[in-house]
Amino acid sequence: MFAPLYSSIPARAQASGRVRLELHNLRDYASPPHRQTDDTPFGGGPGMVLKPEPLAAAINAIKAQEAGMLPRVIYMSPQGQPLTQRLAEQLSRLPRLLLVCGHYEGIDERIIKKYIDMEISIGDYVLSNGELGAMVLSDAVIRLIDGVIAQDSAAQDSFSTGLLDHPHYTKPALFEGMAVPEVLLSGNHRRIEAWRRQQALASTERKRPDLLASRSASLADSHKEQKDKAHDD
Ligand code: 4G3
Repeated sequence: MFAPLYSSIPARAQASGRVRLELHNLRDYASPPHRQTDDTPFGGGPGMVLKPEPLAAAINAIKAQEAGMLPRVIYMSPQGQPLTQRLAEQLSRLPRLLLVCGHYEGIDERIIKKYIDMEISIGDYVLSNGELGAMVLSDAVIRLIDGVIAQDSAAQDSFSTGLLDHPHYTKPALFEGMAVPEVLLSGNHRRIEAWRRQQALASTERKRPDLLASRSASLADSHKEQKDKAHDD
């Protein structure tokens, strides 16, 4: 199920030794002979709830694996704090994370109370399990860990800049009648940078005006920036 974390950038991060990923199966921490990990909810209602004893046993055992380095224990849930690039950056600076994944209707509330440091949501929708959320969080965090990708690459990501990305083009220069914008062929790096920034601002204003509002910038800024640059030239 966790295949995405064993390919591409996360795979290289692990091969380089900058990241170590471990998967733990809750059933391994449940008591024989039944090794039951879930049960029906007190008070009735649909679905199943993950039982507290196997979760506590798993969290305690995994915590104890690394002496003197307690992990930040994170529960993936729709009730959590929204995952943002800023939160991913903060988590990427922590030495150790333990991601807890719920199934069905979630986990026993007493585990959240005693064992969970923070609850994180990857968005306002419900998934069949927390593993998908854990993979999304892991990927977002791993690529921000020092040395995993080129520093300038991470810094220019959408959201790190507070803006959406600018358009990208590659060869051929003419594709199905559509030309690459002339400025990108000009070799003038100052003009290219100004164009990309203006495109990023215009795209953000059109597609995600909420990002600009929280950033207190606007398309007017880009026009001003363009004029300032022209004036400098
Ligand atoms: C807890 C996380 C976990 C309660 C998990 C369902 C969506 C997210 C689960 C619950 C999840 C999210 C498992 N679905 N938005 N499913 O981050 O009702």
